[in-house]
Amino acid sequence: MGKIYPRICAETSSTGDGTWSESAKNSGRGRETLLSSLSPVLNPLDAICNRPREDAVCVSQLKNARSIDEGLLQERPDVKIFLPFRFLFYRPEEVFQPNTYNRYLVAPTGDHVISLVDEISFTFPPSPPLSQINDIPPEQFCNGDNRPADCGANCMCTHKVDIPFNAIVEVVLVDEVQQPNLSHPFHLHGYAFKVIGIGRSPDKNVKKINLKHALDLDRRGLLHREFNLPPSKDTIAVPNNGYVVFRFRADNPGYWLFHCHFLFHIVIGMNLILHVGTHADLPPVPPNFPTCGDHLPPITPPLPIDTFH
Ligand SMILES: [Cu+2]
Repeated sequence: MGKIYPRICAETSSTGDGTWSESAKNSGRGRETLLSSLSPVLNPLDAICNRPREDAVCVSQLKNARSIDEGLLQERPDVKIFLPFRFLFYRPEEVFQPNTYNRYLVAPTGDHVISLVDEISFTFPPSPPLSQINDIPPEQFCNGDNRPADCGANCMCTHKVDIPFNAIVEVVLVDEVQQPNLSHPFHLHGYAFKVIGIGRSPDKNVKKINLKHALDLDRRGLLHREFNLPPSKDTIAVPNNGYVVFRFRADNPGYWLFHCHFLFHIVIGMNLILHVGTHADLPPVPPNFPTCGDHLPPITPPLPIDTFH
């Protein structure tokens, strides 16, 4: 691998503040010459990752220094999980509905926003599932295939996807947020996954990628995948209006949080749990292991006003 100096923003190096375009003008050298003399950018914002290029390297184009579990390179993984993610904007009257206490982020634009992954906004369970699964009502959990009845547009639950132990898993993240130059950095606990593909729709007529279109691209073999020594990562930036494909062998049992690493996106639900294996695959909970749970004090009606006199 040659030298790579990551830069935050590819556009900065090409449009810049005038520093080197001025020098290009003065030196009489072409812009291309200067571009090629610069070190390549890692993670280009244009997400053109399906061909080698001189000016940039995508994470999916890096080569793993270690050998790869051959099972990860089979054409069809055992489990394929498509995870579109987006924002949901509340209307003011929805925020202040009686008998609701919705949490949301107030964006700099003034929007009141939550996040959905596969149309579900994650809420944390009342107790840790690893050590107190029996203290959590089963209906607390849900996923895209098992949504709670009457779950509205702001569907909230502990989003959990069950994965058989030792399965080859492929995850396809699809950015439906589509905020220019914002790449959501998704992080998986418990694993180093292999980055197989990064890109945008090759269909120039499609202005905005979504789950339906990503599924269609996948059916037509148009989600770009690289199987030559894919690199190991535990966090990957999903290009806006694009997708990421990664794989791992589910050989580490447990409840693993998978989430966008922007802290303010974690608190508005841009998370889910990948539940690998069963409790039979886990060591027993130690005796007298501390427990915890929600504190739910009794709710009493307001006292009559003359109580305070
Ligand atoms: Cu995010």
